[in-house]
Amino acid sequence: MKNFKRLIFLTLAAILIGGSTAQAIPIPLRGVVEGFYGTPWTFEDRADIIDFCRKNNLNAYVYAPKDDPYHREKWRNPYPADKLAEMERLVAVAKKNNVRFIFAVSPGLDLNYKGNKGEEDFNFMIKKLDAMYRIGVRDFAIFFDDLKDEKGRHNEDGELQAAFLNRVQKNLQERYKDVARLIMVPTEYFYEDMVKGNKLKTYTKNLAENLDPRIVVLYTGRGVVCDGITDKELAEVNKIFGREVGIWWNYPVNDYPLTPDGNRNVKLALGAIEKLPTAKMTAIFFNPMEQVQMSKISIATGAIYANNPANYDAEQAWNKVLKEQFGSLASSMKVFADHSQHMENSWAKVGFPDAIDFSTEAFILLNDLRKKNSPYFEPLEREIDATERAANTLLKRLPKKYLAECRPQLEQLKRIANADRVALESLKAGQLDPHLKTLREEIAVNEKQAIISEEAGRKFIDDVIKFFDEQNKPSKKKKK
Ligand code: LOG
Repeated sequence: MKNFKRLIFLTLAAILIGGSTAQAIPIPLRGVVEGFYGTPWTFEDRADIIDFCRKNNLNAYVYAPKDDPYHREKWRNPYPADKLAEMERLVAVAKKNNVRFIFAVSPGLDLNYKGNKGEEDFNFMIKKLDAMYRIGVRDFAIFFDDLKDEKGRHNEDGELQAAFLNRVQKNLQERYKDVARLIMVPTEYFYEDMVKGNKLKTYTKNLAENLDPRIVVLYTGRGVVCDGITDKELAEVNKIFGREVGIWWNYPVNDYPLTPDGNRNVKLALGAIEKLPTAKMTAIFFNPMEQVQMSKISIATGAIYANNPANYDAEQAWNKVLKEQFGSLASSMKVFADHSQHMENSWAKVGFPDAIDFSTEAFILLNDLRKKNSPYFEPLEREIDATERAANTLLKRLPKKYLAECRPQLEQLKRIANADRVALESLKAGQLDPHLKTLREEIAVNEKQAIISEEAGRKFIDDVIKFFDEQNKPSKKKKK
């Protein structure tokens, strides 16, 4: 009882003294996981992002590029001398910046767990990690994601995987006193894949029961790319694994298809990190885009989140970061980024809706016209003006290193804004400008390279064409 009173007193005192701003509790391990499919970053990109991590108070970089053959496909092979030398320089950069360099291997495509082959593979793994230890790496990770066939089946055995990982961790810790806890990603790495009905699947159950509790488990949320993680969902997965798990967050990564043709990297995720837990967790890593500079907007918001999850305000963080990164171009960049935040396909969904003011005004206008209310064209016109102006300004004034990553999207936004204007003028005139369909075709052709504002600026074009189609249809008289 006495303790209870004391607790109440201390809590009240804390509230009175501290106001509403609770003390920041950073997530202990926070940073970037270079974990995407596609062309891996260069040495310069990595050194740049590691420096960026330090500046933003992120303390970890995970080396896990899916298409580095030495990371996954040919994981047994040692790095050739030149690659190893480059890695050594990178590890030194990380050290200088106080950023932990976490070296990951993804051996699951063909790893043997049993018999002689199992012994051999265990030794291959140790050799691989030892080589990294010798160049200064002290943090290691082993990933088992994406091992499913086309039918969604996998052959992994949770107990064998756990035994393998436990043995690697034990081996390293016995020989080296300065190696951190091992980090892993399971084969069933998102919640909906861990359970069937309300029962744990066999693989996850066996992994969770046998994995050394000191090994850090990362997971991606309900799905691979999903619309946030709640505290409750995190608690559920903590319970499954009997530890505080960490998050591998798939935003701003854009390596998955977003067009019917299956093109990747065509949309830029330029929004803020949002909807992540406020509860305590061990680690969070943001998986970026191939486009390294463009990834920095959302990663910097992620850094603000990771340094104080309980007080994070996504919109505020986004505005701050845009100012910091783009200075006098921030307001133009904000318009561009606003049109390019939401990532969605049949299995992925994440990020704020694109250009919500634009799409709201477009909706209201078309709705008024349909209902024969007196229409207000100005609000949408202002949106179109701002979009066009922003695209033009950025195409003219953005430094080269940014334009190299976003020119197709800016040009596409410019095309869309231009077509939006023609669409708006058509509405004003009460008649479809036939040129609009040509403009739409041009936009469609370019969608192989650049997707932006699908549900806002891009959609308005379709909606206006549809509007006039409806108007021109001979009205069918309903017979009763
Ligand atoms: C991969 C990752 C990829 C991401 C988005 C994890 C743990 N693994 O579906 O390499 O960048 O999704 O496509 C993944 O997320 N698998």
